[in-house]
Amino acid sequence: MVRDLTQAERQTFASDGVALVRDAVDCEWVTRMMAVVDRQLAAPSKWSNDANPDGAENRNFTDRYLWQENAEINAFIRESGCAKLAAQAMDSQSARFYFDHLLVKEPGTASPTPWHQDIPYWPFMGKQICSLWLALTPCSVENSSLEFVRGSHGDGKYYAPEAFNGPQDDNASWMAKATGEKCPDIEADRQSFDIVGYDVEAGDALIFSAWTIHGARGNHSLKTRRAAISTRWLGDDAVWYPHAGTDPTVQQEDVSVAPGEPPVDEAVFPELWRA
Ligand SMILES: O=C(O)CCC(=O)C(=O)O
Repeated sequence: MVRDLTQAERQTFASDGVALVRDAVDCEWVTRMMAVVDRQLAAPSKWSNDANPDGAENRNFTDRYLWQENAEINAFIRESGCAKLAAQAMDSQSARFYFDHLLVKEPGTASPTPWHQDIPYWPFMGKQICSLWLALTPCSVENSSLEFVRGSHGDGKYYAPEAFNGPQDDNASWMAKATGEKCPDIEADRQSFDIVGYDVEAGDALIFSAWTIHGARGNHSLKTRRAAISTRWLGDDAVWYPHAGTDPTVQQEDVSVAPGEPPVDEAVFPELWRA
């Protein structure tokens, strides 16, 4: 079963910069991606980021850019229907894949995900760029589901990236070269922003623009892991925009596309859906 976005979901994405999509993929994918999470926690890739390796708590773990070697993630991005959902949200005739991102907060992980936009972390420019964050476990806003500043995708701001595990985060040293203004301290002044958060079940997705400010609290549950896989999608107007301080997983030497051009490089950014 590969569902379509409803008209209401498309309109919410356009106005709010985020849409909750219940039962976004078949539950088989949740089981398969949870198995991938277990394997990556045990044997992280070179792109992982682990705040407390092997720790019983305060383990804020991410791993990314696994799709080329990991057959399960490769199948997920091609067969789950995520590409179509992303394209429909972006109102794009096509969806190219950028990268996959596992995001795990083990029980008793206090650290929040800092408020940020995604676009400044990436070597792309364009409005039709989004993420599909698929919940692999149920989670409430209290226990680290995502929150968004509604409508912030339309503000025309480009905030400097923030390391998820704070300034001591060695795996994010590439961000030091980034430029851009600092994201406002939304947590300190929540009442000044139109914040919307979503309690989700496993298999629900949050699709959001790369320009929408978002963050998450810690996972205060002492029993339940919070896990998600975020997939990153490029629509019709996305262009390659390499510059200092962006994610080093894909750099100019890895691609055939020139700066300012659409990322039509099938090997690195495969087109996985077309209307
Ligand atoms: O899962 C999280 O805590 C953060 C997710 C996120 O920022 C993203 O997918 O862009």
